[in-house]
Amino acid sequence: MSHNIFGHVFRISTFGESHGPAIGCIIDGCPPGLEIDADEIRLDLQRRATGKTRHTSQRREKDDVQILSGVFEGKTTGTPIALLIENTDARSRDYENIKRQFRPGHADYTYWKKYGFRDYRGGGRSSARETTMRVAAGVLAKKWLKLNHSIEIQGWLAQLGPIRTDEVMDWDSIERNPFFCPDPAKVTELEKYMDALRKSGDSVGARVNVIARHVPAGLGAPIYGKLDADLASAMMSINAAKGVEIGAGFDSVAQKGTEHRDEMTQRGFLSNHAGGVLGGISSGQDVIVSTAFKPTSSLRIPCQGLDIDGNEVEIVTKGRHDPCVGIRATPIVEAMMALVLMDHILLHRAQNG
Ligand code: EPS
Repeated sequence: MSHNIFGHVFRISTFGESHGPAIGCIIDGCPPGLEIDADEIRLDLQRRATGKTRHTSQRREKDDVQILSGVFEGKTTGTPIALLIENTDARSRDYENIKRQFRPGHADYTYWKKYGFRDYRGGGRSSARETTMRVAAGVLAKKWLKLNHSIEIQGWLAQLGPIRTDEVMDWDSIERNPFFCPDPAKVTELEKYMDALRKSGDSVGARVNVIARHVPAGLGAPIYGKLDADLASAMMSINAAKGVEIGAGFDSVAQKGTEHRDEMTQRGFLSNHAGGVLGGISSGQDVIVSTAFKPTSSLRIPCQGLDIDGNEVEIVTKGRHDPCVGIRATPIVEAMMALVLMDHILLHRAQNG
C-alpha cells in the first residue's frame, strides 16, 4: 500500500493498523532546535483519544507516545523523528463475524476490491486510529508555527447532526466540553442528542471547522501547489471526511460578486469569504477550513450487505464504535492545518529565501 507519506518538505509517514502491535510515524524535514518532549505530545493526544466520555468509543488506549529518534537533550536535531504508540486495548474478537463480510458505507469493501487482502480487525489501516499519529506530528508543527510565526490554530465543532453549534462563538468554551463546542448553551442539547443516538444504535455526521490566525501572505503556489488545494487534500485524507470548504465554500454558489468579494481598506479586509486564500496563495487573512464527516458505518443495527463470496448477508457490527467521529475530529483538523502551513512556510522559504 503506497501513499502513506504526507507533505513536501515537512513530511510525515505514518504506519500501523488499529489492532496491530503499534502505530507510528516518521517526521522528516523538521528544522533543528525545536524544544519538544513526549508529555507535550501526550496532551494533544488526550484531546483526541477514545474513552474520555460516554459520547465516544470506549476503547481505552493509553496513547503513551515514545520518541525514538530525532530529539536529543530535549530538542529536535534535524534528523528523522520517529514516534511510536503501542496498541494495548484492541479487542479483535468483536470483528470475527465480519471477517468475511463488508460493512455498507465502510472502506472494508474498497480495500478488498483494491488489494484482495484486508485486515478486518478494527478496520486495520482504514481505522480512525491512524489519526493519532497525525495529531502527534501536528503538535510539533503547531509549536513551530507558534514560536516562529505567531500562528495560532483552533478547531471547533460547527454542527453535529441537525444541531448547529457555532452560531455563538465563545472561544474559551471550546476546550471546556467534550464536543469542542463553542456555544456553551448547546452542550446539554448535544448530550441529550448523543445519549438518545447511542441508545438507538445509530450514528450521525458532523461539521468541524478550523481557523489559523496570523498566517503571513504569500504561502502557496500557482497552479498545482495551491495552499487551498493542499488544505482540501489534507482534510479529505482524514477518515470519514466527505466534504471540505475554504471560507464561504459552497455558500459562494448563491452569493453575488458584490457580496462575496472581500473589500480592502487601509485598515484591512472588510470580510473574509475567501477564507484567507486568493488564487491559491494566502492573503494574510485568517485561513478558515470546514470539513464534513459522515456518520460512522459500524452499526449494531442490522442491514443488508455482501460477503466476500458475493452472497447477500445480514450485517451487524460489534465493537466499541464512535456514534459520531466528528466529536473527536477537532484536534485532527487542527493537526492537518498545522502540517500544511508548516510545509508551505518551509516551501516558501526554499523559493523566496
Ligand atoms: C474505530 C473503531 C474503534 C475505535 C477506533 C476507531 O476501535 P475498535 O477497533 O476497538 O472497535 O475505538 O478509534 C481508536 C482506537 C482511536 O484511537 O481513534 C474505527 O473503526 O475506525
